[in-house]
Amino acid sequence: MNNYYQPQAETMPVEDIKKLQQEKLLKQVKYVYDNVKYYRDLMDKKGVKPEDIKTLDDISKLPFLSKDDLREAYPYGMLATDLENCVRIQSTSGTTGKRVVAFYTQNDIDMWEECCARAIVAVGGDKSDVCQVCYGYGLFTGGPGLNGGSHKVGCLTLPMSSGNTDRQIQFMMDLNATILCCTPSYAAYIGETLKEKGYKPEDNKLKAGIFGAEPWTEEMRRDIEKSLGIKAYDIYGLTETSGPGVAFECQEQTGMHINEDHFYAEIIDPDTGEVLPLGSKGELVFTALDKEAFPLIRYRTRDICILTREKCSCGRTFVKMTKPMGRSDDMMIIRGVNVFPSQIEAVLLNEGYAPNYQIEVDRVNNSDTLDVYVEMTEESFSDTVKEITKKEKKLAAAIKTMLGISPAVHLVPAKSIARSEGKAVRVIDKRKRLGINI
Ligand code: DLL
Repeated sequence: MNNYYQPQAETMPVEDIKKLQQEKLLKQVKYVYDNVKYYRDLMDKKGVKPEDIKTLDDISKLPFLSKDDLREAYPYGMLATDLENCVRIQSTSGTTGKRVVAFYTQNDIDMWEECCARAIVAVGGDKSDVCQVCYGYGLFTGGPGLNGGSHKVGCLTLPMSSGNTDRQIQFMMDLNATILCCTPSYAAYIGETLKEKGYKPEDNKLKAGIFGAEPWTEEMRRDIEKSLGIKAYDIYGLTETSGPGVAFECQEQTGMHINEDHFYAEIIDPDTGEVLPLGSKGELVFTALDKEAFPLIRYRTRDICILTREKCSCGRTFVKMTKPMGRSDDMMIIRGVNVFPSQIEAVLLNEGYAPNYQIEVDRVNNSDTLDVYVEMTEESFSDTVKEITKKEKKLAAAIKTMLGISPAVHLVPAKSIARSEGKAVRVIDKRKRLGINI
């Protein structure tokens, strides 16, 4: 199985990749400087001009971009082309107010979908396949990205979106789906449900799954492979860079090849910003080399991983990233949704509670749970159980509106949440016991 969607790019000698990246970088830096005031101001502040960037290594002279920058520039501040050249927006999950909104020209969409097509072909996909996409469709990039990639490959695409597991299973069995695209936790859940319904792994026609958008372990991979009777592959990406497909796994299943003809990857020390050599563990930073509408230069993903460039048996020459091993900020991914503790805190304050709370996240039967413990004020403590339950429901609804996922809210007596002398312990992520670092 040595199939490539774009063999010339995917197997290019490393020196040629570097040459191509350098050419593109020089052009892109000038393009962004000329068209994005927000980034031009950052460059001017750092005293660096496009002419100062002559080689790939010079990239370290350029300023970083962070999620905060993108939020500050919301909605149009990072746009590098006229709105009339844009054909789509997508947006990050789980944030209200100042979301990150990414714009795409048709060329940007084509590039993104080609990256997803590469991922599908790398797992053995071709036009004889039936590709069931059960990532969410809409503002989230998972559904649209894999859907577009599946079309490019020529698979029969089942645009299922997420949820309604009975219907997913019915279509999977009746229409003989061969490739499944969803989050790893949903894949595990589908596997369990199939078993409950009395199906054996060999009863379905699936051969491969493309799973990402959240961290998962090798153990989970083995479980999914066993329960669905497939090979399970990882896929990585983020809304800011385009969506899924920035990096994807090949048959070796030993990390994800980064589509280096479109994205230049660096690993930095998250504390100092210093660029680290290949093989070091640090924060992944991306520069998009081709994007027209929503360009990104030195975007700090906050994902911690390692890059390696060992020869791969699949023949691809693109550098590989390990699975993300954690984050350099406090973002959590709960049921595929990006959640910051500060969002929950904002809701509590808005609803008249003091910021004394603790968030507990766990994974039970392959599904993430979110419990929020909130201290009542002295006055509200004497309320009846019925009143407390009503308040818990109201708070849970407000948090759901903010995050898009439902928590279980528990109002607890005032001063019952342990106070800390240093940083307050806001989050207890019990998924760590499963080896999942989110
Ligand atoms: O999760 C895009 C995506 C959709 C990727 C479908 C793969 C499949 P965001 O919602 O912007 O985009 O979240 C991006 O999710 O910075 C990582 O922390 C995390 N993430 C994405 N893929 C993986 C993965 C989509 N394979 C954030 N393993 C990223 C671990 C992942 N974490």
